[in-house]
Amino acid sequence: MKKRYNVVVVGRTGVGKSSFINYIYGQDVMKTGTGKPVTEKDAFECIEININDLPVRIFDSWGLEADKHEEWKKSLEKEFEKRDVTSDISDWFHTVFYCISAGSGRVQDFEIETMNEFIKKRYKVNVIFTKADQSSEAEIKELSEVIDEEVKGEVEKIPVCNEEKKLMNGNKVEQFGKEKIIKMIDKGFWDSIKMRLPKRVEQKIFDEVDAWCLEQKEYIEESVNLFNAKKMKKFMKKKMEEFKDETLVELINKEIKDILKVYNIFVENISFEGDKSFGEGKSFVAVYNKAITLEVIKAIITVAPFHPILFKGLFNRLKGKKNILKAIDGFNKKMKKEIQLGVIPKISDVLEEIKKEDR
Ligand SMILES: Nc1nc2c(ncn2[C@@H]2O[C@H](COP(=O)(O)OP(=O)(O)OP(=O)(O)O)[C@@H](O)[C@H]2O)c(=O)[nH]1
Ligand SMILES: [Mg+2]
Repeated sequence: MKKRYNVVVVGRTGVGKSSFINYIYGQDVMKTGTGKPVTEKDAFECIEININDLPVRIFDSWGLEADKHEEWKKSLEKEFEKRDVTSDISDWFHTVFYCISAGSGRVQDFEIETMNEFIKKRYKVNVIFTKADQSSEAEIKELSEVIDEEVKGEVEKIPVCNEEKKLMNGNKVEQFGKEKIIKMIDKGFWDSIKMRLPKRVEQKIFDEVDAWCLEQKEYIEESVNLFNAKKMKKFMKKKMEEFKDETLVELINKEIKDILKVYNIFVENISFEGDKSFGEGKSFVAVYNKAITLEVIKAIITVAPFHPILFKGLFNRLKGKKNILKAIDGFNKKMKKEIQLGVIPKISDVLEEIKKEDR
């Protein structure tokens, strides 16, 4: 399947998700309507469209109904899980468009909670105020303020009118908002790398840490009869050094490069309206190669989790095998925490640097 930038449209039933997709697509491809929920549960139908030559896929979703919060959340979670950071990049939901009806003038606590959960899972979230034609500027401003206050993250908000309407008095309401949406889609895919790549690297490192710890535990189990605390300590230290200097450096380098390569496929096609920060004909990978040497990656991961003190603290108190096994679990936890706090934010910084390189 062709690699595409995937956007998923979510929100309450009847807010105009399917209408929004039709508006962006320029044709009525999704079923819409009033009265009762329209888009079916678990369907996640999509349209494919090129936006300024960027190949995009936009997914429709089942709308949240009153009293069905838990069911709705589960249905979304099921699909989002299939498309999380560990899956192939072209299967990810890169960005979430959360639709709120500006006409209703309300945003529910549950919706705020859901948006915050998406952000916590490192999705780029944008808010679309649908039915903005039925709302005043002041109402939209008020809604925006609620979101700014309660949603923890940088959220773009765009008012749209999905449908042209003839009013009783003969006046016509035109559609609006599409241009801004297109700009947002254009820009969004880089934002989504910045948000999601560190999470993917984190996931991969965690898997690596788990595998490493398991391996050490197996080794300790097997060498129970030869157990010698001093030797064991020395041996483990050496292994940790290797783990740090080779495995992790390689892993981070590979992940960043692989993902930038995928995005490169997009970039080759894109004119980059409104965002020329990469310069003409420049590729992410080329810029990356210039900016990110192995030394930089090593510097990124030279952080506390591998600090000898951490290691010492864990192993000094150890006598028997059982305690050593326990200590490895403790080490696993500490290391992950340090990676989360020390390594992952630095990867975000590096991505920011890559983008700034040629400004
Ligand atoms: N005035 C106005 N009406 C809109 C707009 N967008 C959608 N509608 C109307 O709102 C109703 C619901 O739209 P849908 O697109 O079916 O809503 P949905 O969010 O997909 O609903 P579910 O599939 O049930 O989750 C339809 O009757 C649309 O005509 C808009 O921007 N302005
Ligand atoms: Mg629908």
